[in-house]
Amino acid sequence: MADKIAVAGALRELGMLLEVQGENPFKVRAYENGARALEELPGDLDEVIAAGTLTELPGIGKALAAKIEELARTGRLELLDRVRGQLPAGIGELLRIPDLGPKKIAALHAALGIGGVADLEAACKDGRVREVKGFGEKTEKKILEGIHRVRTAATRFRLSDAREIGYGLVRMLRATGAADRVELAGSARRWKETVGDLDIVASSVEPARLSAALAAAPGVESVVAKGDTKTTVRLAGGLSVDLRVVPPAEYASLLHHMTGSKEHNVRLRALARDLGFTLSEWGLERLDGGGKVPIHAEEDVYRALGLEPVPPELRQDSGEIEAAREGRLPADLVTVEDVRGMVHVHTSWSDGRASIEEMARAAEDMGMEYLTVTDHSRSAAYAGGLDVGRLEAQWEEIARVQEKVGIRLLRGTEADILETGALDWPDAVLEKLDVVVASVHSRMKMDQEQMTRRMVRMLELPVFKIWGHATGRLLLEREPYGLDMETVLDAAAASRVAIEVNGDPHRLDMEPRHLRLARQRGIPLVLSTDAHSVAGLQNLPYAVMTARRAWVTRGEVLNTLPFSEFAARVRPG
Ligand code: DGT
Ligand code: CA
Ligand code: CA
Ligand code: ZN
Repeated sequence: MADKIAVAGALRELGMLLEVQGENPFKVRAYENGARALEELPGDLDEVIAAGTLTELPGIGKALAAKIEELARTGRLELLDRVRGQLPAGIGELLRIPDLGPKKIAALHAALGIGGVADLEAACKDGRVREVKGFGEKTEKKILEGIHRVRTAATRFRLSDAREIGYGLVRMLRATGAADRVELAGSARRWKETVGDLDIVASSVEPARLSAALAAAPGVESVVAKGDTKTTVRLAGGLSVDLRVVPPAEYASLLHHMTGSKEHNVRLRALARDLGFTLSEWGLERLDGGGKVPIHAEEDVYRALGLEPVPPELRQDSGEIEAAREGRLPADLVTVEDVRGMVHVHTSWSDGRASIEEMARAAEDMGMEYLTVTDHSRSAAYAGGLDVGRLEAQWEEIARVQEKVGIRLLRGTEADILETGALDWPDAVLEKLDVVVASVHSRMKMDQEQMTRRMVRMLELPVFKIWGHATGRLLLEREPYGLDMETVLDAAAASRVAIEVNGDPHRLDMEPRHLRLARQRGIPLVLSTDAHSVAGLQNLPYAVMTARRAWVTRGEVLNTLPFSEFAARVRPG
């Protein structure tokens, strides 16, 4: 099983290292484009290689295809090893610092001999970086912040990357035929937004075969611990994987234990003790000597303790145990199947990669009833934002595509929230739209008071809007905007707005604890993908599961409504 995220990462690294060496920008860009094509590849990389269709992917020519095959087959790339050898070993680390691109690194290397993060940190602190042409005191400060961020981020991974790698390993272990059951557990199974390590649970009577298969998996850099029932490996990207293998009778108990969260388990264990049991990874046992309670499925653990079964994404000790005991767990938590429309979608009219028709057909194939086209407004010039003329031309295109597809198309926008809190379109245009998503894309570093005021002004506008990626966080990359959340949500509750749960795996915004505050105020929600490509539409489960972690029910989500009701609820005017 080739790990396409790891292959993409290697190509990206190669492109950046070549750029540090001053290689031609077109060549450099080709690696970046190839990496993106792989990341957006919906299927299995091995299958594409076997079918010989790699070169049919956008931006992948013969030479790049050969490199991808080499990486997929051997886990290495000779050229990458060579280029790494030509540069100081710390350059790769430097590339992970935000705002510090290959060109700047090359300049710092040439001027100060900087070859790693420790050198750079010392040079910033001594004020030597500001002496280099093109750098200043401000850059120095930003670099130091970036170093701090990289150091904290290095210990966790984005959920989507972790799940992709984790399920790749699960499929590989299932394919060995040596296991009855294999499942991903831990935080990745609970859909926590970042993951520390992967936990895989299996049942087998031949545990050694599974440990050996994991140790030999492509992408494994080192085997940290290897026994018959417990194996830990470290993958090339730095992610660790714990595998536990038990006999079939103990599997469900172990899966439950390893899924966590730890806090949830601790509470359950205390409850079990009160009821005269002991609960552990080995199972549930009566304290009076009555023996083990047979556990065939996770649900049995809950039922034996008089609880409703709790789905993994709710296991965080935030009220789920009390609710399960009183039979109050919501029966109508929103599901992927409940969602009837794609609400926040970009096309090639702005910075998306597919046409309106391609996005429409893809959404229709997913069973969607409607799709709202929400390309950027003109302030987002970097993203090809539309002016009034192009927006009107887009409406004609939407009408033409509507003739050809069954899915209902709505005329939308993702309007920038300007510094003042105004939206980036005149009222006359807003009134003609079917859907307005309002988001911040610029001036993100305002202080809390200013940003709160900006958002409150936006919320108070009389037009109905969907507040897009509300806090602006990029997981492991960018902190949320400073916002007084209670104040902003009070304003939202009193205004015409729905809040988006953005399922872009880099965002997952707004996050569950804030969604709960929004729900307490009765603010309606919208689940979206913010897709910029056909593949991006497949991120819907990330929005749904983020919402479920906040106990969001079907009735609280506007895009579970049928087309005409949805359109009426979100109409701006
Ligand atoms: P992570 O890896 O930091 O994203 O978070 P988890 O939840 O995957 O945590 P991890 O990998 O340390 O452990 C996996 C599961 O094992 C965890 O969710 C629950 C269980 N577990 C780990 N340590 C403890 C513990 O001290 N007590 C209890 N009750 N369960 C634990
Ligand atoms: Ca874990
Ligand atoms: Ca673990
Ligand atoms: Zn967007």
